Amino acid sequence: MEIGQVPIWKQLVLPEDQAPLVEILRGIVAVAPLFHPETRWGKKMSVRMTSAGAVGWMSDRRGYRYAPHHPSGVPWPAIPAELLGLWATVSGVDRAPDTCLINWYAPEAKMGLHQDRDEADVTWPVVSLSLGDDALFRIGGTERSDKTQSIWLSSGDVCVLRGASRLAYHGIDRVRAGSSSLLPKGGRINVTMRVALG
Ligand code: MD3
Ligand code: FE
Repeated sequence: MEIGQVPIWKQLVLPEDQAPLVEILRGIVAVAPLFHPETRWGKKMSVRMTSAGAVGWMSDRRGYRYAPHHPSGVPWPAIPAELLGLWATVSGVDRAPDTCLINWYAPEAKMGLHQDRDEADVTWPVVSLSLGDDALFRIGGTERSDKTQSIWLSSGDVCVLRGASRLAYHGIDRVRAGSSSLLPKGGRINVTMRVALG
């Protein structure tokens, strides 16, 4: 299945492997708690985030960047082997990711249309895994005004962003509350792995 130029593997991560993965992510969150990043304009994002890897994505009034520590000062936990294995399977590159961003969506959270360009070299792919409730994903072109296409991402779905789609505007319009029973309190998790450093 494909949207625009983006291949999407529906349910590549099987249902029986999803709950153990959520437990692994809970272990990361226990060390590096989820936080609401602040945009450059001082507004809190509705999605809560944390990271694993050598660096993690940070956003505050100083801007967006990759930093070696969680806002609390602790180093980010290592990227779990299970996720590195997923990257090795689908990324098509032989370099490991150096960051793994974990986005935690409450049922009412969304993510506005944006480009991902905080990485030093955007020719490396991004691998995304969705877990929990379905989410309406929107992706367009490299200009904000380009026409967009939408698709529901469900638990276990994996997509790889590379080439022209790597710099495409994209976002999450809404989460379909109650569409999955993976997370006891509902909501959605999106994990993205990237090469962020040069
Ligand atoms: C297209 N995450 O973390 S995942 C993000 O569901 C992000 O949480 C969304 O946008 C989420 O930056 C969308 C699919 C995705 C991930 C990274 C991309 C699409 C992308 C990078 C470039 C282009
Ligand atoms: Fe993004």
